Parts: sequence; C-alpha cells; structure tokens
Amino acid sequence: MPNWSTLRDDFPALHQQVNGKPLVYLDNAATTQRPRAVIDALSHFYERDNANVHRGLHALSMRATDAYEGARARVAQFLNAAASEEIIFTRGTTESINLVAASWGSAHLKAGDVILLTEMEHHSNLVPWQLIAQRTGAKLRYLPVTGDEGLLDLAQLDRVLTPEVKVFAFTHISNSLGTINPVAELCARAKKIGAITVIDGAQSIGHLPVDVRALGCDFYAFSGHKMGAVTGIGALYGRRALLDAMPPYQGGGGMISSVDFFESRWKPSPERFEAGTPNFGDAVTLTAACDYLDALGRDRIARHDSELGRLAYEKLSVLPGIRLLGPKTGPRGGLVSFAFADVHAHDIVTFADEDGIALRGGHHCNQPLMRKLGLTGTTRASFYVYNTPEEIDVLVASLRRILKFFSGS
Ligand code: 7TS
Repeated sequence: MPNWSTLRDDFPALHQQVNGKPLVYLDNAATTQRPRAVIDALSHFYERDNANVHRGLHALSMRATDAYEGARARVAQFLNAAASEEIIFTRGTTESINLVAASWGSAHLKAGDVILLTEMEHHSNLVPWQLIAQRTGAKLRYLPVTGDEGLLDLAQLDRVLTPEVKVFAFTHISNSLGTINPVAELCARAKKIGAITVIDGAQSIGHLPVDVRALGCDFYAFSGHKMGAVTGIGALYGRRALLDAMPPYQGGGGMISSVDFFESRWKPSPERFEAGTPNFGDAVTLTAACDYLDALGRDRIARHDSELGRLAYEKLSVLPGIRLLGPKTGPRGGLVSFAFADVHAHDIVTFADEDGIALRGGHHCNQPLMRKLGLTGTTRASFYVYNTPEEIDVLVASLRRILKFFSGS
C-alpha cells in the first residue's frame, strides 16, 4: 500500500546519482517515473499470463483477456465513465485525439463548420484538427490566451463559440503554462450551442480527480506514461452514443463482425476502434497505476502538485531577470515554466543536468503559443507525487549558479 511518507521508495529510478549528485527529477510533464507496482505488474503479466487476447480458448489467453478487459473496466472506473465500452485503448493522447479528429471529424465536419481550439494547445491537439480541416473544408478558430499569465480569455468565449462551431477541443492543464482550465464550464458552454467537446487530459490524468460525467465532456484523451503506467498505452474515453455512430479509424482483425471480399461490418465500440493485436501487455500497467494513484488519493495528489507549483513560482520569482509564465494566482498545476533574456533554455537544462537535475527546455510542442508570447522556448520544471520542497531549493541554487556563470561574474 503506498504511503506518502515512504513514497520515494516506491520509485526505483529516483534512487540514483546523476553527474555525482542525487537525481532531482523535474521532467514529469514529459513522462513520470514508474512505481515498483507498475514494473511488477508488467513482469508478472509476461512471466505468467502472456497470450494474445480475444482469440484463444486456452487458459493463458483467457487470463490475458481478463487482464486486458479488467484494465478497461479499471480505467472506466478511474474516469467515472458510464461503461467499459466507452474506453478505447490507444498508444496515448496523440493517437486518441487523432482517432476523434479522423473518425468523428470525417463523419460530421464539412465546409462552413468551425473547429474551435485554444491558443495553448499542444501540437497533439492542434495538428490532427488541421489535418481533418484540410480534408473536410472546416475552418479552425482559436480562443485566445491572455499573455504571460496564461489564462484562457473567457471574455472572448461568446465571440468565438458561434453556432458554426461543431467541436471544441481544449487542454485540461497546459503543459507549458501550468494553467488549469475551467473545463466543466467550457463543456457546458459548448453543449449550449450543440458542439461536442474533446478534453486533452495528458497533463491532468495523473494529477487531478477526473470525472468525465461531472465534467460533461464528450471525449477525454490521455497517456498512461504521464500517470505512472508505461509508455505505448493510453486511452480515449468517448460517450457511447457518439462512439456507436463513428466509423472505424483503422481496419484489421478484431474490429469486424463479418468480412466479405468487398465490404465488412463493424463490431460496436470499443472493438471497432481497436484493429489488430492490441497492446494488452502494457494495458495491465494502467490497472496498477490507477490502483497506486487511488491509494494515494487523487485530491491529495492535486494539492501536493499544486503546492509545489506555487512554491516553485514564488521561489523562482526572486531570480534576476526571470520571466515566469502561467497563473500568478488561482489554480495552478504542478509545473512552472520560465525564461531568461540572456540564457537559452537548452543551456539551462544542460547546466542543471550537471547538478543532477532533469528539466525540459524548448517549445514543449507549443510553437504557436511560444510565438505569440515572443519566445522561442522556456525552461520547465514539472513535479509529481515524489517531488519535495527541498528539490525546489536545489533547483533555485542551481539556477543561481548558472546565472552567475552566464553573467560572467
Ligand atoms: N497534450 C498535452 C497537453 C501534452 O502535454 C502532451 C505531451 C501530449 C498532448 C502528447 O502526449 P503523448 O503521450 O501522446 O505524446 N507533452 C509532453 C511535454 O510537455 N513534454 O514532452 C511531452
């Protein structure tokens, strides 16, 4: 049973030195570390249960199928979905959003329609919509971001959310600003004009309690590797009625009810959207990750991450010449993004690595937002359950050393 006081012991990768210093892992928005329970779940599956799912009548295939479908039920419960059939396994957030854009978009979008996004979207919630817009003739429109404070400009919502909008897709938590968006309100506003909503949950899934029915969204996309599960597995939640009316995204084995030489008929969701051998081995790690996070308590995780985000913002704000992005007050996720006029983000990341600190520097797949803010990129420190206030002090001391070096003093 995980326990907050011994939490770091659950994550083997944290216990190492980097460049002779204890690792300070602050790149959790890119990927989190995995708890032992997740690594064990993966080994256990391959050591005992490995066989292809939904095909065999032998014991291992049945165990593997139970583990795979068990993971689906666990994810449905984790998100408070109405049914397991509303969970489609994918490679992660990117594939989930591509699935909605390609499948729902090809069936419903046409010239004259509008796809509404926000200026803070990750390329994963931007490029798939550009692709379907090009194919269907629908137009893209953006809800603006206020500036460095990184809030959605809700005063503009009525102007952009017009009846031509058929889909409104937005991130729950910004990966480069730390903003927590009022997603339930955005869903309610979209519903009023009959638009469907897609939430990019890459940065919220492991950090906040997520209840898709309370949020009122139509789709919610996430990646397992950002919540302690392994890479290569994630999911798309979709409302049953919408999924049942969507065409397949890919064709192949497992998704058909019957096939003729010239045409085929599809199974309902979720099989319809899971052509080919699914990633059953990695799916079992979602069960272990959901169990781990629920045992810690997702409200408590949210408080912990948000407190670290705020503390980091405060402690970094005294550094000379720092430009901090994201909300100054109000809800903030567990990450902080910053820039210095005279020191490139890549230099900061490289120098911090000498102190054992893992950061990320660059545009964070938010190029249009960075351009709007007049930046080429930022340095980002992002936190998770195992990070501590002391690690923020290590970060601040390292940044002081780096600034001193670059100022030549
Ligand atoms: N959406 C958001 C908001 C993200 O932060 C990311 C990944 C994705 C989508 C894509 O997730 P994937 O698992 O399909 O790749 N964000 C980051 C990041 O901030 N640094 O590395 C990956």
